[in-house]
Amino acid sequence: MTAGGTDLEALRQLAVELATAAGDVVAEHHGRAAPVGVKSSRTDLVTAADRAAESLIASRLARARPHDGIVGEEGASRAGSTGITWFIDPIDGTTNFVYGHPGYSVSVAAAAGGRPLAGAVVDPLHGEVFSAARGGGAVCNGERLAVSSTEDLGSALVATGFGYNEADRIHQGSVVAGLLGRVRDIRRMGSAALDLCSVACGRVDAYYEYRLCPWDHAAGSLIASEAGAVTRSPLLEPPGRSGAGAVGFVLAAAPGVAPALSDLLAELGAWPGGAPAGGAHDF
Ligand code: LIP
Repeated sequence: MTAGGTDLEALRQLAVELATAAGDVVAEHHGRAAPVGVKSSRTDLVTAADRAAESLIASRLARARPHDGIVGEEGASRAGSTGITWFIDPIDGTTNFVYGHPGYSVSVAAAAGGRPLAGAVVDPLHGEVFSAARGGGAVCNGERLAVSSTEDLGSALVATGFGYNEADRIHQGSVVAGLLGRVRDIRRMGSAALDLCSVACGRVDAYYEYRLCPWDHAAGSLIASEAGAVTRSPLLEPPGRSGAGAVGFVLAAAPGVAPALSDLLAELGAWPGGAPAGGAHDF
């Protein structure tokens, strides 16, 4: 598969290599990861492992693809000239990581024109390597992935997450309260990247979250889409740039429940300001 002359399979393999190497670094810190700072709020933590993992990925990218752009959660940033930008979340699920709780991952994706081309999500604790290239399907440890066949929203297991801002959390709590009686159950696992991979392999039937950053969902949204999910996500842009693309609403769902869930979330006001432009789409 190619896009604009770029070998997407080569990008997928590089994403797997980078995320796996960073996952090895993160795993060394499991159970002894004291926060070294906070970011958007007092509960938005960062550890030395976050920074070490991002530094490793950025330095290897500089050697492998020196003219691509980089956007990293912990500050890695480089303008590129190829039209390809890498979105890096060195530890997605940092709170779980700090508490020694399972449910954290390394997420690495290559994107162009605001849409992912290839990506990998590694769960170092469980030894799971999820990856996809656009048009090439999604795999976990080499096994092809497919979303669930659920067609009844009332039987759907739905994952979600909550932001670090108090006002957001209060609103997000009201939305999930409205959902609870209308679905099988809710799962809040703490890593958007793993939630999206859980949709891809049918461990949950759907996932939604509002106010994610691009590095949270860049790889996982593609993996879910390539596994057959209906997906909706904002354009991948560095936060802080004008426009709605930087931070927004993400949904990935089995086709049998996507329309009903999307309508119910709209009814519950899940995304203030209305549904993201473009509606449900694949990449
Ligand atoms: C996390 C997301 C998760 C969200 C958390 C947090 P981080 O990313 O993956 O879905 O609910 O609030 O944003 O901060 O661990 O990289």
